[in-house]
Amino acid sequence: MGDHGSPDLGGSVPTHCPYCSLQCGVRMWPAPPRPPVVEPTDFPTNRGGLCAKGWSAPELLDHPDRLLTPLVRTDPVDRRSPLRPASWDEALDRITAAIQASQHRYGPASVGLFGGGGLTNEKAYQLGKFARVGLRTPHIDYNGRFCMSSSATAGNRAFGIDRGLPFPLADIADARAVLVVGGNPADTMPPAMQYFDAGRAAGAVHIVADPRRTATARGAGIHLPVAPGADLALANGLLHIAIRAGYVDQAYVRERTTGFDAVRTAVAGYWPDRVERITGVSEELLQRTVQALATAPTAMILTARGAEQHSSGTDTAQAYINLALALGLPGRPGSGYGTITGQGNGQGGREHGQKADQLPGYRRLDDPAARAHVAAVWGVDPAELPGPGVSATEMIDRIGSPGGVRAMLVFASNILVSAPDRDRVADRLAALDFLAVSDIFRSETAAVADVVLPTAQWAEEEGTMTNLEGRVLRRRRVLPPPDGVRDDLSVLAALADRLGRGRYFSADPQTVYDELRRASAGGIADYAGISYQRIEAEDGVFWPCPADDHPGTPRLFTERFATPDGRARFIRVEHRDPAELPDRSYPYLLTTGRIMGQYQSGNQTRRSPSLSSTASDPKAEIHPDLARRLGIGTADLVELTTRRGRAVFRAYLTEHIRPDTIFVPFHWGGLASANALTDPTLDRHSRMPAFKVCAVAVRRLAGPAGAGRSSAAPDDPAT
Ligand SMILES: Nc1nc2c(c(=O)[nH]1)N[C@H]1C(S)=C(S)[C@@H](COP(=O)(O)OP(=O)(O)OC[C@H]3O[C@@H](n4cnc5c(=O)[nH]c(N)nc54)[C@H](O)[C@@H]3O)O[C@H]1N2
Ligand SMILES: Nc1nc2c(c(=O)[nH]1)N[C@H]1C(S)=C(S)[C@@H](COP(=O)(O)OP(=O)(O)OC[C@H]3O[C@@H](n4cnc5c(=O)[nH]c(N)nc54)[C@H](O)[C@@H]3O)O[C@H]1N2
Ligand code: SF4
Ligand SMILES: [Mo]
Repeated sequence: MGDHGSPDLGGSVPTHCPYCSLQCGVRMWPAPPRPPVVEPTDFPTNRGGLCAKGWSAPELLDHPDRLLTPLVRTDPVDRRSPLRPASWDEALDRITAAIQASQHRYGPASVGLFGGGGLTNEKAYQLGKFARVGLRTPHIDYNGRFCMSSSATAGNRAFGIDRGLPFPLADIADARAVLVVGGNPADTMPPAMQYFDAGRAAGAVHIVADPRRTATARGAGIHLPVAPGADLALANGLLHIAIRAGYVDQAYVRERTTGFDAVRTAVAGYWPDRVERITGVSEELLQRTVQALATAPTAMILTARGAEQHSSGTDTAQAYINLALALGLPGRPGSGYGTITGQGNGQGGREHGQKADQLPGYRRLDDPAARAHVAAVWGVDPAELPGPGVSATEMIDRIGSPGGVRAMLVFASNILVSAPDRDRVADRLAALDFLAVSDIFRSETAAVADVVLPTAQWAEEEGTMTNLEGRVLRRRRVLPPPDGVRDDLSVLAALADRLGRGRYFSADPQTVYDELRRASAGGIADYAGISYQRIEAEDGVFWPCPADDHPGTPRLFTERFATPDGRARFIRVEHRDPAELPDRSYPYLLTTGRIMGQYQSGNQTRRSPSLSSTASDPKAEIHPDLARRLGIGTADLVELTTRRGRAVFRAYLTEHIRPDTIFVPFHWGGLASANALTDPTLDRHSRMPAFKVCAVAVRRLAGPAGAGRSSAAPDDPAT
């Protein structure tokens, strides 16, 4: 229908919530009412729903903390000197001088870019191009490496394509059995629950695997209380049972896949009693899960960060794809495997070149044909394009070492809060010769930068986002940015200009987008046929969409997979223990994740008055049995210690967690930083850090009245 299903917008502009990958449709008014407000629209992902974060997003548009001018150090060579307001010319000149000095002395690769999955397609694309054409550096990566990289790698290996959900979100309502592994959409994407609820109302069985009995698990029929890091063993165990019970879809396996025999051999050793020992999930629950998935007329398996953010995250996602393939699910109506993408543009942000090894259209930087195509669109010699760089964690870890980055520009990520092993990150950022950060607010990372650039927010810019379904949609400008604030596209164009590369860079979103369409044409993520006009008229268009008259592709794999032979690939994977297991010094398992009322590093949502009334206190979830053994009472302050660092949280006693596991949210910096604790061990395929499991010690620090808030103020530099 277009325009988010509303024929009469009453002077309002349809756009989307800035936060998660659901990209709920909203409308806003360009003129007063002041302060700005949003109303949900009838967009296909939210159909009139909105979560607390979406409702509160306009509060940040005219927030008093908003950065309104660039900031620079009073003493340019002393990062401990205070930040002071500066003109755009001065700030951009400082960045340019730092880039030139570093590249002159250490070569082009000494400058690195760090991007984000919240950036529009236009900005993500331009950042990738700025690295390769503006700076000629291989060093670019982004926070999606912390988010979607494991499932993306698994999807590419099995299906030849990485589109989070290969079907529309609404198909979830048609599945008569759904297994969610390590996802808590009831808290992380509340409006999506309407599709789960509709499925259950129609008789579907839902199963949730999570060390916590989350809101999502409580709503489901079956909860599998899996040990952190044991999801691969769980999947192989389920497949073992399915094979022995004769549930394998033999015709599907024969006609649509390759490699099943090796997987069958591998899972033969995953006897239910062994799997019960590794996972903590009883044999009875394993049997019920297999039966539900295998006997339902339609079934889906969905993974999210709980399964994927591990040093074996790629293989774990692979194991669930193997299970889905054996049951013949991918490509069938109301069925399939999907990964639930996280950030607002987590999908588009991983397609157009801000990843170390990637060119637009999901092309590979090491593929000569891809280089030739993109170089021609960019008007440069393919030989000029640098090769692949290193992943986000490695780029940070190697700062200052030979071949590593010495000057870094960060757009749309707060790595001092969200990257693993915070103290190491702080140490490496301090070792940089130069750091620039573009943000809306002074984040923990911005607070340690040499130059800070204020940027426009969602409702102040034009562009496109690609949601969790692969649906490309329009972000619309409703208001102008405050005086003195620019957007990232104009910053990149201005920097390119100063570096003598200005002719390659436009600051106009539609010009950049039309170039992205040409650069993506013929690639896996083909946007060639998706114009701004079509997106608005059709409430979004699903990629791939190679031509103006192509309808777009809401459902993938109905006829063939995106592999050369059209078949999906089974890949043999084996359980490995997490890099860190509990021992005498660190006797428990720590896992981390999200709460409903905060978003990511919290740099935005911690500032929202309405959200902070409900979600301002960082809490560690602890089982009452464990708490009793450790003498911890409700609301006591507890100190968590791992091999990397310590952090302080308020104890929240709950029976909804395994007694051997502690959960903390990662939305805070300072004292309550989850990432002061986390393990930076990387997945060997995806380079994803092990955010979801490490060994931890816990002790009581003080009683409930013992201290005020345990979190630091939003812009306290973490030390
Ligand atoms: N409120 C809110 N919503 C968000 C976000 C936010 O920050 N706040 N962020 C957005 C983004 S970027 C993302 S990526 C998504 C993430 O969305 P989710 O994946 O739903 O969120 P998480 O809380 O990271 O992890 C989900 C669950 O994994 C469980 N878990 C932990 N370890 C394990 C394990 O080893 N195995 C299993 N099976 N489960 C485990 C946790 O207990 C948690 O309930 O949310 C998006 N939506
Ligand atoms: N322990 C632990 N750590 C985790 C995770 C976990 O589950 N556990 N999850 C990981 C995951 S899945 C993710 S996605 C990452 C997210 O971690 P971050 O990348 O740190 O996430 P955000 O807080 O969204 O950071 C985005 C920043 O960009 C700013 N911003 C917003 N829009 C724009 C824009 O258009 N331009 C610019 N220049 N800035 C903008 C925001 O104010 C904010 O400061 O965290 C990861 N870290
Ligand atoms: S579910 Fe996601 S997109 Fe929808 S309102 Fe909440 S944060 Fe925004
Ligand atoms: Mo994410």
